[in-house]
Amino acid sequence: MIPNFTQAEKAVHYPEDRRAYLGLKPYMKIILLILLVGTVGAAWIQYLVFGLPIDPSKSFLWVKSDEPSGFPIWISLAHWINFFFLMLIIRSGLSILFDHPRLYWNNNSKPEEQWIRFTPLKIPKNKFWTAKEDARYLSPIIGLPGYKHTVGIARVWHFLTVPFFVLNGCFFVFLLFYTNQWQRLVPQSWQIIPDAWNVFVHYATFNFPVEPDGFYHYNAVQQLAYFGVIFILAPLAMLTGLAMSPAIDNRFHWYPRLFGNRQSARSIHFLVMFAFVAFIIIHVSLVAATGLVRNMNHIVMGSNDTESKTGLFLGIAIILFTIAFAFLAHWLSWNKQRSLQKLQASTNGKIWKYTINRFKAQADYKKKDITSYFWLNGKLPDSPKWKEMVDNNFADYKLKIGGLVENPVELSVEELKEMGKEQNITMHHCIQGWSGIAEWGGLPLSKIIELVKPDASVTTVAFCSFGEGLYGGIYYDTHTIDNCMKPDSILAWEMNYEPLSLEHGAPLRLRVENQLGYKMVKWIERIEFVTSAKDLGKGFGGKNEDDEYFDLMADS
Ligand SMILES: Nc1nc2c(c(=O)[nH]1)N[C@H]1C(S)=C(S)[C@@H](COP(=O)(O)O)O[C@H]1N2
Ligand SMILES: [Mo]
Repeated sequence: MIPNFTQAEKAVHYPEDRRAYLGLKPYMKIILLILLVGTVGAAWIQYLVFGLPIDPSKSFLWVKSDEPSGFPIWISLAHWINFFFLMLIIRSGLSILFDHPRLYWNNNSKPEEQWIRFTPLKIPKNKFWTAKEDARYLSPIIGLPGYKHTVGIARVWHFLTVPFFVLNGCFFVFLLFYTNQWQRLVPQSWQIIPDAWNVFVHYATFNFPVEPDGFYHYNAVQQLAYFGVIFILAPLAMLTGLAMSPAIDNRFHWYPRLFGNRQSARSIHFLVMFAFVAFIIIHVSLVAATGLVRNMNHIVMGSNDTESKTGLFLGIAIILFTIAFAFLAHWLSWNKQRSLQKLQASTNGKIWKYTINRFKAQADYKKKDITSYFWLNGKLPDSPKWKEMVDNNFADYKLKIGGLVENPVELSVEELKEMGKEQNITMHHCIQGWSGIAEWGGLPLSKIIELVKPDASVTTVAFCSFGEGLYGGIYYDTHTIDNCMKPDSILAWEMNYEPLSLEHGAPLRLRVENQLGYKMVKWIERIEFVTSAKDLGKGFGGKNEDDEYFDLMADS
């Protein structure tokens, strides 16, 4: 499965240390243990002390005339379309997760405070350890695209498939209520709770309950499980997904708080995925164990045939097709990255451009919200020029501002400071998944734009660093001039009321609060006003866009 990696690519994507690891905080282990003992243990106690409860399914082995029977074709279609896209969403989601293999309940994203980690590594003390280095290897059999440092392409798959999942879900739910099919899913009496418990006692103690014919009826546990997946897990996955967007969070601060905070939304997003996987495993096992041939005829053919193998074979064919597509997706992920990236820009990129990208970020955090930990990213500049300036405290530093402007200038940090200062406490969202809250002080970019007077043809502002990207070459990124004009867009020389440290980007770094972290260039050397990002680097709008296929700005 390894594509033709060069030696350099292999070092990044297929590192020597590929150990898998699962680390759970002790309190989470205790919670899991309580859940397990509280349910399965209680079922066993009831069984051993009071005997097996009556199986409520026995009461509806006949069919009432007004109930839905059988499965119309739209149910089969929605079921299998959902299966196909859910596989891609889960696998690409895992790849995104492994780019920052730690989950938290608070905004700190502090390594010691994670509740679960998928890396055996502890953060080395007294060393420049970046979030990028912290990413883990994931087998491409599990993740899409798998390997390491591939969040760009993983996001392409995730966001390209999500709209299909959402649309399919909307059609399905609409048709459920348009017909009478909702009745087999939505509980209509609280009796479902004790009934489900009684059925669960049967399962947990391996006394399999009678099997109502699923063509007409589900048992109580089955109904609750399907109801939960459709009406609770799926919406929760969508809502917590949105809560990770910097444009949404920094505009509507109440939104991530619905789930606690941005990091707990990310944790819930993971737990929902975990619940989906657990559901799929149990669901498939029970489909196989309770009359595979008939069950497959239900859900593939919509017929109640117990003999014909058509449903089974067609179902297997759909599963094989999904697996074959996984191979194709793997091949595309390592051979057609650029096309995938552009496809994503021309579809979702357009949607973002006209919706969330228009939001103006609002600084709303208080001093007490500032997080004690703030991950690092990027390679410290290696250039002798920068190192020399470090030695004399950037006294000779001049920020060069040019390109298509009436008034190109070179300004020292002192001169910038005289032009004004704005202070904001904001949340930083790294594309990898971590976040942190900090105070930033610096000059609003609008003041610079006012001073240099860009030409009317300028759409884009490029920020070039003294530092290099992961694969060498100058690190840079671009922003639309609209985003630079937004109130919280500043050139910062101050972080948490202290002069900006070398690690965090001295002498100057960018803050554009509706954007992801990789667009906030550190160690800024110069600013250039251009008509299009196409003239810079490889032409995709930034170092990470060029080399790691991160999200592109949509062309208009
Ligand atoms: N010059 C330069 N700037 C950069 C990067 C980089 O690699 N080089 N990484 C970006 C990324 S991915 C993030 S998340 C933020 C991290 O900022 P911090 O190190 O201050 O947390 O810097 C951004 N700016
Ligand atoms: Mo990042």
